[in-house]
Amino acid sequence: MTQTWQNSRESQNANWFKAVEHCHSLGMQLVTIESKAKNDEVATFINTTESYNKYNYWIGGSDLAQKFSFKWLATGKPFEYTNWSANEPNNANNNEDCVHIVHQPQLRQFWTWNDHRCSKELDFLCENIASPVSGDSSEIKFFK
Ligand SMILES: [Ca+2]
Ligand SMILES: [Ca+2]
Repeated sequence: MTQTWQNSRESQNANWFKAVEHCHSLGMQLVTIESKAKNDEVATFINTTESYNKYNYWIGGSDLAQKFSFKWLATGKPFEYTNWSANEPNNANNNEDCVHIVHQPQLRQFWTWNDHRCSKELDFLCENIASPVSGDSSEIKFFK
């Protein structure tokens, strides 16, 4: 499997919708994580290209369409593999529908997932549109 990772740094904190739009504007999409291998891949990518410890990235899943039915935007498929943080998703304040990946060792969260307010401005991860389907190559850009 050939992988071409790309680290493109731009000043781009964004809410989940803006992140979706920005990825699309590049011909890309918010990253889809359908396996532990992919989750590990994303973690490794961020670990090896980042030098600070603020790790909260929007990924391409939500339960916007149906509460507690999380699906991947890229494929329309429900989550099968999941890597939720403890006690997540909790839909806090009945207002958390968008998923991000978290690395906060001090809170014992190691590349796990949380549902968050979609309007929250976070970093995000885009990947090639072909990646989740073909599995042949991955190109990820991340924005903060
Ligand atoms: Ca929700
Ligand atoms: Ca939550």
